[in-house]
Amino acid sequence: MPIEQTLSMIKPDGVARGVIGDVIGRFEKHGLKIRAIKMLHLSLEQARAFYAVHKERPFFDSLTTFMSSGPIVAMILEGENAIQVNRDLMGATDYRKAAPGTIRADFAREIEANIVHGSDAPDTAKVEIAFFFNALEQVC
Ligand code: IDP
Ligand code: MG
Repeated sequence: MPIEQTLSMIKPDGVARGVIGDVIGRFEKHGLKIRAIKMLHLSLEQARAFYAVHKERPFFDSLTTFMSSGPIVAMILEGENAIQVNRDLMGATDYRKAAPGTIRADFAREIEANIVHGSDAPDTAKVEIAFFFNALEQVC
């Protein structure tokens, strides 16, 4: 299995609901190492840039307003098969379809406010990591 890096975010609802520690604990318990971490409050413009791939979707304005509504925690996670391991820990986008025991099944109550973001492929992971972190902010 390849060692990969992926970008994780705890969304504003996850921060507001006080589950930062629980979410990070799940990552660590499953072998994902934190290589960079920061808390920040995205502007609407920054949220729109991050989610530009979804700009034609009907939920784009609502999603980016939500994502800029409060602080988030951004992290680089690293480990074997990290992109898929993180996606498996997150669960399906729609919490009602997420497997029991996943972060979204346990904490999300809305399809939009679904606690976490995780990159979906190596190319998007690279772009999303560079969105949040420069080389000096990453440990190796
Ligand atoms: P993902 O976060 O599981 O990768 P994406 O399809 O990439 O899901 O969608 C990005 C984010 O947009 C989701 O995490 C969720 O917050 C929001 N979203 C996705 N589908 C819907 C929808 O049908 N209604 C409202 N928000 C949605
Ligand atoms: Mg996605």
